[in-house]
Amino acid sequence: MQFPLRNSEVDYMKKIMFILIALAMLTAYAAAEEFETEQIESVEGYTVSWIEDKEITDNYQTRTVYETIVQGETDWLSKTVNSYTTQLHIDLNWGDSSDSLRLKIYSPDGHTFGYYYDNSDGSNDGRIQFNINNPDGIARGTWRYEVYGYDVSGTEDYTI
Ligand SMILES: [Ca+2]
Ligand SMILES: [Ca+2]
Ligand SMILES: [Ca+2]
Repeated sequence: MQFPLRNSEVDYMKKIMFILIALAMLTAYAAAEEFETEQIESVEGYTVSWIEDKEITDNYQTRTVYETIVQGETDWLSKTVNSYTTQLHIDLNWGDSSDSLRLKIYSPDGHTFGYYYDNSDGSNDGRIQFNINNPDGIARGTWRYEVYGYDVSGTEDYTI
């Protein structure tokens, strides 16, 4: 290719540039889509599955902590996972759908899940119940639960 370029060569390069830019935009869009999906459905091997049926909770043996919360208060609770397991069951239950609590989970290996609200599980029932699953085993160590009084009148009591 010699300079100055002929018009046909300039047109050709413009077309190539246009295609490259279009490809770059498409790739960025695809990457953004994937990232967004992963934030909701899974994080590096972890998936969240919602539990809507209240009866199923009887099948889980989890340590239950009783706490109270007021508007704007944050409670930090934790659960220690010592042995290999592929599932962590989480059940925040305040039993009063007129009050609204918010939940976020921090894994020992640096992942976060949430924020979750009452209706995140598809049911506005004063309870947020789900499992965090990882077929390779969930991280061992201290899982931290951040419970926030999002819209609470008076004092709300709950278990988790
Ligand atoms: Ca409290
Ligand atoms: Ca309550
Ligand atoms: Ca709920």
